[in-house]
Amino acid sequence: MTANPATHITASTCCYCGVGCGVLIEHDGEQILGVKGDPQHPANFGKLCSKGSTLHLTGDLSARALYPELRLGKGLARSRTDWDNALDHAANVFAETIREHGPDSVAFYISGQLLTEDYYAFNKLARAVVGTNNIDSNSRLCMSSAVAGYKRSLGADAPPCNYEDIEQTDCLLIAGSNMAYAHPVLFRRLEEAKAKRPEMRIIVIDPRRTDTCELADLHLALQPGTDVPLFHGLLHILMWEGWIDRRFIDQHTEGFDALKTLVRDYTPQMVSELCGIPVADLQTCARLIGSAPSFLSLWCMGLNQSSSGSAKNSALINLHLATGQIGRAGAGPFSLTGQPNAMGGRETGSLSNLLPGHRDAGNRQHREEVARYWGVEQLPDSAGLTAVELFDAVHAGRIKALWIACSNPAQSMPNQTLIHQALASCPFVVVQEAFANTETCRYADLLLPAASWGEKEGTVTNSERRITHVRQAVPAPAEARPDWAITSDFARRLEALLRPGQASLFDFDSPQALFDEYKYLTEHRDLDLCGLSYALLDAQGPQQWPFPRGASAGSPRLYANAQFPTLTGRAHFIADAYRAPQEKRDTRFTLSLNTGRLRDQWHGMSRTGTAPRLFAHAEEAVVSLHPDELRRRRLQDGQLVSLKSRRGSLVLPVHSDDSVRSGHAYLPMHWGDRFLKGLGTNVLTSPAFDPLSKQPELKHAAVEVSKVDLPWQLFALVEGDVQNRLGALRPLLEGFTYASLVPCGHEHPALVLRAAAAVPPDNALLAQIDQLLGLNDGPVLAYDDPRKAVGKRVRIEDGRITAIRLAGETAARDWLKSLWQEQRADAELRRWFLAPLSTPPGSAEAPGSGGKTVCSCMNVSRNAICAGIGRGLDLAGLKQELGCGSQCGSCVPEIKQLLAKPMSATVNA
Ligand SMILES: Nc1nc2c(c(=O)[nH]1)N[C@H]1C(S)=C(S)[C@@H](COP(=O)(O)OP(=O)(O)OC[C@H]3O[C@@H](n4cnc5c(=O)[nH]c(N)nc54)[C@H](O)[C@@H]3O)O[C@H]1N2
Ligand SMILES: Nc1nc2c(c(=O)[nH]1)N[C@H]1C(S)=C(S)[C@@H](COP(=O)(O)OP(=O)(O)OC[C@H]3O[C@@H](n4cnc5c(=O)[nH]c(N)nc54)[C@H](O)[C@@H]3O)O[C@H]1N2
Ligand code: SF4
Ligand SMILES: [Mo]
Repeated sequence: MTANPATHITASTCCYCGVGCGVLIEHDGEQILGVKGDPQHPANFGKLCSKGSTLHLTGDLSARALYPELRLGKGLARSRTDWDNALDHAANVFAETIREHGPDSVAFYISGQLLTEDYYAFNKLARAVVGTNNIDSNSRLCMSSAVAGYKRSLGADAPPCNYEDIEQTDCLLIAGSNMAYAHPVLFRRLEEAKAKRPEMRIIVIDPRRTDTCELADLHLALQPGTDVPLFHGLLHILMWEGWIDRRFIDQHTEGFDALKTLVRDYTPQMVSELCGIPVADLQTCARLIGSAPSFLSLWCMGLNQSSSGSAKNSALINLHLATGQIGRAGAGPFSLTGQPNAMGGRETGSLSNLLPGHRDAGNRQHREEVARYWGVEQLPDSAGLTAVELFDAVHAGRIKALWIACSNPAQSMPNQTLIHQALASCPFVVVQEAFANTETCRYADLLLPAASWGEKEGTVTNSERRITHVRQAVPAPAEARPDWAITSDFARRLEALLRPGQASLFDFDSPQALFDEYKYLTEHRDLDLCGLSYALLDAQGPQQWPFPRGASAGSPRLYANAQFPTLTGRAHFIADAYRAPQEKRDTRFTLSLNTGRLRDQWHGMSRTGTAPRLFAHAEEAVVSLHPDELRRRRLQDGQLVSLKSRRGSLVLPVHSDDSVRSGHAYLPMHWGDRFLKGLGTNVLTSPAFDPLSKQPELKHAAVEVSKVDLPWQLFALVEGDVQNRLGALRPLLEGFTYASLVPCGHEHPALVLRAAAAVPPDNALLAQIDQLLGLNDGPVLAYDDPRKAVGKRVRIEDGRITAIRLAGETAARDWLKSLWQEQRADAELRRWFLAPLSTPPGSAEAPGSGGKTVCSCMNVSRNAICAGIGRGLDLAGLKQELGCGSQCGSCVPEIKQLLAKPMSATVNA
């Protein structure tokens, strides 16, 4: 980015993942113009991934929530209102509901993408003003098993390691984490560390062969949900071989005998059969762990999102305790956090069972401490609802007013049919959102526009306990306001109604005022933040907690003295037996559905979905199956299928993919009902949850795939005004059985519509679509054969294609799309229009395969890379000649995989 005199640079953070990269935002005081990695930030030292480096290209104003909007009755449209009216109305409805039905008839559902100050404001509002523990967050779907695991095993919810430990370890175990996609900059750091010290050993435990496996010395492709027996089996071998640390166990832990008795049964043979892993690989894995001078494990949703999520967490921590691999450089159990401020949410106590400062809502003393600090008589003692239970209660009519902030549950919660019903039936739904077009916004009776990335101030804590000051670069658009301000403003209005005449608990005029109040709730606790302030963070840069008063620096590592924050000071071994994933596969549902991340998309895609180039790596929703499963069902790669679970179904293309094991299916989590007809990925997933952490089992549902016969097909592409067109076209897709509507394009943003049906739709629907595509007048080539229900349109302006619509016969789609991409509209195109049923020039490609873009920074396709490999280029040559992998590096693992593949497999793509 080129800085000119009128531009300013503001140091802030990336708003996506928990790596917590520092960014330098380039702006003119009004608009964000560019972004680059902050070379000073200790998380990324200047690096950014494909998502972080495109932040300035996101946030299209036509997708943003700009004004408060209020619906005055179900069935009516919302209309614009002002902030005073909006918040007074909300306060009146909440106060009335609370008076009539009690404080537990309302609930707050918030998010790990809020800043710490926002979180604190919500938490104080719910517990102190409303008097309910019904405040839960999307972290319930994300980190709650790690919270339960750490607390149970070590006594406090504190990841003890830091990023340098990952670089320094001798043996790294990565379990249920695809960090190449989900924590890319940390993966870049790991790549560099492994290149410097090739003797470092890396083990990946994941049912899929992910890009993360590119660095692995050993990949254990286990059966879904079998991590507990795997970890117990490893401990069995470690004990048998004498690779445990007896002294550490005796001096610093308790509960080993019970665990020893339990793992006796987890023999290598038994574990090998249960997990589907060769005995030899188990032995190798145990040897790598047992013989390593230092051993560190990283994990993420593959462990947490499970009906035995807390057992998985504790079983892994057991391995560290048994080998004494904790509290030293390069050692320890290190849970990766997903969202940018998942940690801040845990610290401020923003799950229904927690209270600020790593306290528990179920602990009377903790409640009294917080109540005293806030100056209220008491805090509520009834148990609060957790995410799945909370939406069940909304569905059952027990929650009558629901406040949702910074989350899109109508896309991200399991069992979407119930979620949509719940939101539709809830008497009053408030949605505090930065983007107006999410699935959840549709149900908002009150939509409150929130400031978003680059527009707000506060703090966040990343995966390594490091707190960064998030700085505002530009004003929020139109009437959007920062979350802390919305929440505090509402809280003051509610207090006035519920506790009239009393001093306000929300006398905050800045996020800093919230931080300064909050931090003393951590005093003398494991996360003590009392030595921190905005001024200190500005002067000394991001800091790790604990950072008590008087400290001169944060704490890079915990438990160096092997003293644990339990009653006895000893860590606990946890002996949980294996429990299989809850939903059984049977003859009707034979496959296990796994869901997770794409490299370039973020959750429901409200933000990444505004940068069309981020769709180049995965152009549409596809379900991946092993080639054997396709063969068994007589399915072709790219064919449309019905994907069904016991709760719902989707129609989408199937993709042949040997990185998925036979018996498994993989579908990215990102698809909701905006870009695909149906209620999205989570219409299929199961609400079954872990008994302790209450985290739902998003990584396993029993599903089946079957052929659908939809001979009539539609393909359309239109350039420009992507967000508005998306909103206008989406309702029309209900007229098809299958429909996908996805942005694309690098220089020229466009929208691609693919649809299919058993019989041709009526002409009125096509005419409506044509109108939205700008194909019903102007410079349009048209061909119609009504007898065959075939119709084709191409709009050509200034010698370039700007819109395409092929109905009934779509063989020319890839050819036309490539003409559009290359900005050509030559004589060949006109000739083809005269005889359009002849085979189009150029060859067709299966969706989701060969032609996709691998490098989204430099717009380099898989085909171009394979051709380069065919010419004998290596990674350095590819980088130099094609540019791929030379920018953010997110695509390097995939390029390496292409380099490693035999040529026959790569060239035919
Ligand atoms: N690109 C991108 N990055 C993100 C996000 C995003 O939306 N997009 N979201 C962020 C958030 S909030 C989170 S929580 C993290 C998630 O980060 P990750 O957890 O790394 O990502 P996932 O793809 O959800 O799941 C990780 C892996 O778990 C594997 N898995 C499934 N079942 C099992 C099992 O039974 N055992 C084991 N061992 N593994 C299993 C899956 O195959 C998958 O590869 O990513 C963060 N980073
Ligand atoms: N099948 C399946 N489902 C999953 C998962 C999975 O692996 N598989 N993973 C789960 C996990 S780990 C997670 S974390 C969840 C995430 O699920 P969600 O919580 O739904 O995540 P987002 O789509 O990121 O929602 C955040 C919303 O906040 C809005 N927003 C952005 N910035 C701001 C802001 O500053 N203020 C406000 N008020 N709003 C803002 C965004 O536009 C967006 O709509 O999904 C879960 N769902
Ligand atoms: S790794 Fe990528 S998404 Fe995560 S914080 Fe860094 S730049 Fe953002
Ligand atoms: Mo997450």
